[in-house]
Amino acid sequence: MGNNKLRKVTLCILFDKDRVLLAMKKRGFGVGKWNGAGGKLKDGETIEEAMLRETKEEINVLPVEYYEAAVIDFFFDGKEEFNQEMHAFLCKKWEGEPSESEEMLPKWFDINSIPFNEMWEDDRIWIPYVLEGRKIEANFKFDKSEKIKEINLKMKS
Ligand code: 6U4
Repeated sequence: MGNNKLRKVTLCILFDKDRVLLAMKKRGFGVGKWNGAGGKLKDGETIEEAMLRETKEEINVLPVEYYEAAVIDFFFDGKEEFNQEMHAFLCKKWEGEPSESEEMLPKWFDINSIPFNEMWEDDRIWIPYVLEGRKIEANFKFDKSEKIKEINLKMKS
């Protein structure tokens, strides 16, 4: 974890009492899956700056109160160019109303009906901890058909 060679990406999940805001990825990596808003860092940007920019660009919301809830390394067999270190933030206060962009279509889900079947396979493993207020560090290895073949997960708090 914290492997310097991995490209860094961000993720932001809005959390409002008993519901979470996810967004359908309309293009690019992870298309057709529900996920948080996020993406790659631009040159010179910090992780936090990238998270704020990507959230604004993708769902038109500016996070106000948030924290880094998970740092997760992903390794993809046969698609090493997509290996990445994801910094996932949980956001409990924001400015603006989530709305659709070219890249994502946002939607609220009750925390008891998160659509894990239409999400990355790792999400069902770590998102529940994060929604309980835990902080985690993990890495997931995927095989060629995007199925998980190895999991390491540590609770940080
Ligand atoms: P851009 O440059 O934004 O068009 P794009 O192909 O859309 O690139 P990228 O690389 O910006 O995608 O962002 C990938 C997003 O997908 C990040 O927010 C992290 C997220 N992501 C990738 N693998 C994931 C996984 N296994 N589980 C998960 N999120 C993942 O929950």
